[in-house]
Amino acid sequence: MSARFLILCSLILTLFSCSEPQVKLTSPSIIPAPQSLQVNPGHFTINEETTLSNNDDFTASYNFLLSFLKDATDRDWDTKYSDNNVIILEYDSSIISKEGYNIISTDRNITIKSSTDAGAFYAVQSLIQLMPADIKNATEIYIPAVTIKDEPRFNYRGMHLDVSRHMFDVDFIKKYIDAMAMLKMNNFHWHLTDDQGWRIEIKKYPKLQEIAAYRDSTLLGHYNDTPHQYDGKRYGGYYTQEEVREVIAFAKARHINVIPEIEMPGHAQAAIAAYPELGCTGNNIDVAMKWGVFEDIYCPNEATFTFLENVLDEVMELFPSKYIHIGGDEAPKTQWKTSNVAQKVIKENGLKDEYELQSYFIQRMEKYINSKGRQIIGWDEILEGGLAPNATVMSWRGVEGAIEAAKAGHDVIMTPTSHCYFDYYQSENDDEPLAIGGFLPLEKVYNFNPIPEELTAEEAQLVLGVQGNVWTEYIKTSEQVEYMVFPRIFAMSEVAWSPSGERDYLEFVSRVENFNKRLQVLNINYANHLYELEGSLNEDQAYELTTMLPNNEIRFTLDGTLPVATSTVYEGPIPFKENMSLKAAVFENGEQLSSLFTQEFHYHKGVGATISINKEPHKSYPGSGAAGLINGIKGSDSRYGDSEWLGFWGDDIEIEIEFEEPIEINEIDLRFYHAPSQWVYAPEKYYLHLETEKGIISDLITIPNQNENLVISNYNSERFKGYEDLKFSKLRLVIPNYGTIPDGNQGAGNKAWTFIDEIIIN
Ligand code: TNX
Repeated sequence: MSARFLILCSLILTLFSCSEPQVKLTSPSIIPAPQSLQVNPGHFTINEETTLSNNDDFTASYNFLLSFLKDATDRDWDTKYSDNNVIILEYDSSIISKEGYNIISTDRNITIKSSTDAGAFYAVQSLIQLMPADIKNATEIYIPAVTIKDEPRFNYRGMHLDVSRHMFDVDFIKKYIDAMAMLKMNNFHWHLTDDQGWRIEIKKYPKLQEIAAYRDSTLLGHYNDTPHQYDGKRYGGYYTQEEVREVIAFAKARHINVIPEIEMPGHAQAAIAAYPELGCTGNNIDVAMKWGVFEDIYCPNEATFTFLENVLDEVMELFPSKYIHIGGDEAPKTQWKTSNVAQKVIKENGLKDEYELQSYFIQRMEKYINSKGRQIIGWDEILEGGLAPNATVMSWRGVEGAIEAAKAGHDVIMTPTSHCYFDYYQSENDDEPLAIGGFLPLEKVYNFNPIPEELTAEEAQLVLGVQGNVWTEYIKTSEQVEYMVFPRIFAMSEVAWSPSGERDYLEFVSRVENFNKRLQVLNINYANHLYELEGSLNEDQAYELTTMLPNNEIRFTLDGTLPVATSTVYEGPIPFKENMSLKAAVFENGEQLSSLFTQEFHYHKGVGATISINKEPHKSYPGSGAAGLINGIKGSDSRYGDSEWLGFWGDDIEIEIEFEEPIEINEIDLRFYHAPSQWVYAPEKYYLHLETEKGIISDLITIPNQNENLVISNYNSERFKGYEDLKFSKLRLVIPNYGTIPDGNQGAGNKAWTFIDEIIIN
């Protein structure tokens, strides 16, 4: 046996055994998971002779697969018909779903069946995922023998991208669309206009290109860091109509519809900077240089309506989309309240207030858009003051907007911040790139249930689907867009496409891990937090550590030192009976595989007491329930939304803590999250009632206004001076919600959120 043969043998050992050639196939790992997939014995091999046959007119799918194969195999593909060693695209009228398909792969052929080009296209995407990730460098291309029957759960499967706050070049937009297509998503929501920049060329209004497309400077750091500082650099650009056409054609070839968003009446500062007559004040203003909500909104005068109609004419000429997104969110009414023009429109049209004026504005634009045969989508604020008759509502402030709209017979798209905002943090690690805030880990996206319980089966039919949103205030580069999107888009694609019902997160994670190889080949940047350690307190007051890493060996310390390969091996829940500083990591053969996990435990007098709250936390932010408020574990200082922070939207809350036996108290420390840019406000005051043997002591406590601190700790040691001899059996906290968010702030006019975490009793 020659040396060369031996080397070859060992090289291909992973695929064959030299004596007995046998293919080792990895099990199919498709994202989003198909409706049904059956693995059969055998495999198909793509070799030099394999042909591709488009038996029917599945042009887009055929062309897509042809160019993929040509590129992957570096050869021309013969398209003549043969009935062996062929990949066939075939019409099948029995497949009723407009986007459904079947794949049958055997030793002889691969047959794709569908009744539409879209279905065939999704089959092609699944087929590609059955091929080796690094297909260009693969020695042989095997495809396991399978039978797949598949169709989507929802018709609308969207991804959004904000190009106003930061802009990304056409090549990246195409890469984004390609990635969407790979995951069978079919609507690209292109957020083209906002306060910080107008990004679409409108020929009739050249100042949109000259002025509205550029800002003079950009906020540095986070909005919550005060005083605000700026980079002093001009920033901007726009997509020419030619580029827009190119993007739309690129998307169309991938069965993706592009929905343009032209914001109105709010988020319009860039346009007003270019054409001050569109605003109510007539003042010269700048394109916005920081984030947030701005009071300069379109004035409801005829000049504005003409402008918007002309803009939309050009937009509708470019975009074939049935839907045109008109924004409608976050439009402060401050200027309308004092504007003669706005007040005149209110009077002349018999409107009640500025909210009805917003509704009048949207309905008027809807009529125009409907007259051109198109339909509007708006953010859920378009419900306020009366919903435009044919509008589809994009529910973002929660699912409440969706419920209201569906009950009124409107179509809805689910995109609540709690589960769909990919601009939120995805890990609790301190070294994450700066993000707007919040906390939306992969698992939370994966477990998103887009059908609110409040809907009847009939109303649920109006839920068209789901969408992941990518707002780019803090996302400056395309690499960072990818980092924020991957892997959460996998979870979203699965919510959108795969059947509802029992989900197996661990199984999903194994497919995500598998996909990472594909992402590397595609040069897509992704976050990888799959194997981070997680911890939770169990009912016996012991702390349980878990990881999805197979063959894991967790090692930990409790004294604050870093765990090393020789630290204590975790063998079961760690009892929590005193202060501890836990640090843990997963090790393998002396090497640390996971990132470092840390958790501080504060054993205080409240731990183990009985607690109740008069309100359930909001479904999207349940933390670990009431018990989590006295479990000795503080939530994150930089991300609300983890398992410790409980969120309440607009509710006043009452918390009661009862001790097993009366205890002495010297201090109570309440922790509230305070992030006004995300509508989260610490209360201004709360009441503390303490039950003693001698009666109830009540106190009103005010929290000094601490503008931008994220976590407000409110210590109360002073309150207990003079009570040294007393014992307390019960404690009641009455915490009123902050109320309506005041004008000039992000979310003005909405109810504020209260986020509360550990109540530390010493
Ligand atoms: C709210 S979602 C906004 C955007 C921000 C985003 C940041 C929506 C309709 N409006 O203007 O970029 O929050 O998460």
